[in-house]
Amino acid sequence: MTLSQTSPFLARLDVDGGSVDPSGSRTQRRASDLRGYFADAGALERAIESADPVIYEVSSAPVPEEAGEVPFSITTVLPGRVGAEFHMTRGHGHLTAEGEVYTGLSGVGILVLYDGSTVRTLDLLPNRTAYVPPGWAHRSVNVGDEPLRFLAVYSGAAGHDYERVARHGMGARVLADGSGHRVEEDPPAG
Ligand code: M6P
Ligand code: ZN
Repeated sequence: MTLSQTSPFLARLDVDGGSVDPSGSRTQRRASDLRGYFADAGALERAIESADPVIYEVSSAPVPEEAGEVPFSITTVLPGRVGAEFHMTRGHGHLTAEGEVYTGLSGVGILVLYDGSTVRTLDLLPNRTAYVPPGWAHRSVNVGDEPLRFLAVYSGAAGHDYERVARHGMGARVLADGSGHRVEEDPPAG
């Protein structure tokens, strides 16, 4: 058995600050990083021109993305919309057949899961853990008025397959509907 180069450690989850301490990396994704992801490209360009807001950020524990390791991170999706579509992560599948768990920390969200033909949605809520089975692409959407924060725990071997979502989408989009939201089908083109 290969011993990890990582020492055992205890991490503090700063839910209000959206960070893991100690932290390995903190990544921000602004509107300008998300061209091509939202249905309303014109609304996205207007957002970029006005303030180029942060849509989401990820604070990761100092765990390497390597086989055997178990990286974890807090993701914060800021509240807001691009056109009718709620702020969301890019979404990705895994490069290997590995699952992931998401545990809600604060705010209200929807986790969209897509296996290439079927869409499933799960509520992302505090004290709820959503299970992402191997083979399902996943995207988190903030449908509330406050930051959506959740803890993600995944396999270090999983990798991130963004190509798949760029090509085929997530099968559905989460749109504002009155004071709530609705999930609209978004079948892959062609
Ligand atoms: C969660 C995990 C990460 C992922 C992040 C943002 O923290 O699933 O692996 O990177 O969300 O999602 P994305 O990479 O799809 O933008
Ligand atoms: Zn993942």
